[in-house]
Amino acid sequence: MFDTLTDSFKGAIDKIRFYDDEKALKKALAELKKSLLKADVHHKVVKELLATVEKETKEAGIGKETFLKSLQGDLTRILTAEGNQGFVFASKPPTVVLMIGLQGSGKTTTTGKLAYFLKEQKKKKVLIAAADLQRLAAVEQLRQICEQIGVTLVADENKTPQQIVKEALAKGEKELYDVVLIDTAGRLAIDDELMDELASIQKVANPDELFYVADAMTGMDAVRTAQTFKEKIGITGVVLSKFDGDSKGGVAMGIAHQVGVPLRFIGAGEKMPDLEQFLPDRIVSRLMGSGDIESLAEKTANIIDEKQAKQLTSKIKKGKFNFNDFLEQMESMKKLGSMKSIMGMIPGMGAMAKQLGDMDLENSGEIRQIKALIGSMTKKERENPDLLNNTRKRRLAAGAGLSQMQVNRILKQFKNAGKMAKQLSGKGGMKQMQDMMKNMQGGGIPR
Ligand SMILES: Nc1nc2c(ncn2[C@@H]2O[C@H](COP(=O)(O)OP(=O)(O)O)[C@@H](O)[C@H]2O)c(=O)[nH]1
Ligand SMILES: [Mg+2]
Repeated sequence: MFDTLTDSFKGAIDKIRFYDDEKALKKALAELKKSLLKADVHHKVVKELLATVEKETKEAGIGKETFLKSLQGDLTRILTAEGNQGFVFASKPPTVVLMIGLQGSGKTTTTGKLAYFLKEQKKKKVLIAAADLQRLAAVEQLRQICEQIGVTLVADENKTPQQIVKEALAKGEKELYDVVLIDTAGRLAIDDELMDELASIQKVANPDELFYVADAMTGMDAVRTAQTFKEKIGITGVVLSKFDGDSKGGVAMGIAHQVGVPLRFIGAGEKMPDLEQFLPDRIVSRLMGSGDIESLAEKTANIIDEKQAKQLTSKIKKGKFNFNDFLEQMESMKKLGSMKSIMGMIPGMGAMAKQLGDMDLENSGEIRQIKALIGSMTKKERENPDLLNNTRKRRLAAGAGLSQMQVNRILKQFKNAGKMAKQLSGKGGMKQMQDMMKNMQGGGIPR
């Protein structure tokens, strides 16, 4: 997610080699400056960050450790703004969230993603209100999203947004929903009409949170419009959408500091699982190349059934990982979101994530091919991959409508999946992986 920035931090960190070497510090700072600016981090933010790091490192005695420690602290400070972090539930449910922003910024998609996150990861009961009644298509879009993620929608094209909000709140309270998300209409640009409508909805909704959804691809405009919404309506959080289209990532670095409101979530893809909490200390650890094991563990824990995982582990250890397991694994992977975002959380895997690109686990032709291939297998073949000799492979290729080459490629993938699974399934599973990662980091960040 922050590939470019992570790379440049590594570059700068490597420049510091000797203790008490002012020249090395200057070089590292210059390197950092260059790359932060290249990543589109606002120049004021860069200047402030570097000045503090320089001062603190000198005071503590120049060295790699002191430099890293200072950089880590200051990055965390810059990424943090006063207010809630992640998703915070109101003391009295339902927690009401008003989603606002310009047209096309990603409000409706983000509303769906947030509902999915709350439902799947936090196990909450979520209600969505369609308060964007500007266009009929908007309600239909939300309807499709809600159907896909299995979340209830309050919508009625013949009512006003205010009426819908009132209805949703009453339903939320009566039927004991944990969260009510309200999707609103946007405009192409900020105008009085939009602000008046939002103010009037806000009055009716009396929300716990106002999330401003900003399009990361608009760069500094995202910061400026967020500032305006903060002044005119008051916002409690920013969500950056379309982060996958902004490879530089600098906006995310500066926005909390510049707007004075915490960045709460980042959307990086069009699919429902493509939303991540923005928790400053975790992000910093990822930026400094130590990955974000906590987020990864959280994400996987809720999706992979523990009992199932244990059974699988024992199978893998006995070398009995078969095609049925492979299919099952792929199904759970689908729920995790894009490969890229998962890989980015694993220390040292950032670079590999880039090469992998965005494997579309849901719709890719590749998944269809794999399924077709496994579908053509006999029960015995599925359970025992070793049976697949050349004659059988030819039969499968014909049956699945694939070429020999495609079949061989898929079988190789299957083998690799088995190998990787074996590595990850040693004693203690996740714990061992975490330890392994820690060792891989080498040196690491002083804590
Ligand atoms: N690539 C990508 N596209 C996104 C993301 N979020 C939203 N979109 C797309 O942006 C377009 C506008 O989104 P929508 O939610 O309808 O915006 P709204 O007008 O603010 O409600 C849609 O085509 C979405 O699929 C994201 O994180 N990544
Ligand atoms: Mg919309």
